[in-house]
Amino acid sequence: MDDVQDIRLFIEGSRHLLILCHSNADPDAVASAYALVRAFPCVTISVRSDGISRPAKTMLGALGATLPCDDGPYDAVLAVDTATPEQLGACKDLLPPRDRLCCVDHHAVSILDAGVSCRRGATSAAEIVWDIIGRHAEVPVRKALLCGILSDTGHLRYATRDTFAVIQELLGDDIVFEEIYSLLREEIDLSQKMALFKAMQRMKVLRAGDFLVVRTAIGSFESLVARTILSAGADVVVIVNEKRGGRIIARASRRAVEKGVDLSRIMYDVGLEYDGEGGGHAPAAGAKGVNDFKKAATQIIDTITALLSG
Ligand SMILES: [Mn+2]
Repeated sequence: MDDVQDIRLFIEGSRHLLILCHSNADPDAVASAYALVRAFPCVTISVRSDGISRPAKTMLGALGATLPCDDGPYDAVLAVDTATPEQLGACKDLLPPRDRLCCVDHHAVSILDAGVSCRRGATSAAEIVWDIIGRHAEVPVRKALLCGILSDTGHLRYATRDTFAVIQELLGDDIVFEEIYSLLREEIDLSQKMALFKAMQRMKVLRAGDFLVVRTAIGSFESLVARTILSAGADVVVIVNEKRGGRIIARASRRAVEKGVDLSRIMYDVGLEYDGEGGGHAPAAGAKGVNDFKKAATQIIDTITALLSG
């Protein structure tokens, strides 16, 4: 337990502590930061990350929780749920020399060079933070940590006996476990549902070898539509937004990317060819400002089906 005591002393000894979460911070990172903020009310703490994930935002909203973030200077930095400097994204520049850096992490390979650290092979950072804050906290903090555990264990699929022991402590006698799932679930409103079903009615499903490629069109909520169609089993989905100046987005499954589909490349080429611009990442990319979005979308589909049929 000595490492836990070291972390506490490090936090209490700082005047303005900056907690850094990895980029696109997930519920585990955000819950860990939130719990630390609440557990040390006498220390001025700010929390930063290069973006925050959708489930983490949903969780904070459902808990009515906010994370404090004031400008520096910070005299100490605590990195949580972060294994390498690269995982901090743009916040990498905020890393101090090792004597002013402290690290709380649960990843198997964790190489941040910190003067003080607490690294264990737990299933989530939240479980380590629970130790650091003395295994005692108000209901919203315990709910957040439970969200962190759910999120990092694939909704308990990868939970171990140790995970369940911590869950039992976190629940206490005042939290209903089922409620934790609802904190991570995004509510879909009526207009989103309408967009979803409209897009589904317009779907064209193409088979390319063992893969399914779906093309559809919708005026809003493209990413919700894309996620839903992928989770229904499509390997690639291409969505045309005819309203917004010919915007086209596409998403691909891991299987399709492994087969050679690089949507960022495809969108870049199409953007260039049709006087617009395109790019993104291999599994998620888009193009906008193209002069003939119908032709451009057809070309995108043709390129993808050719790659998947090969
Ligand atoms: Mn984690």
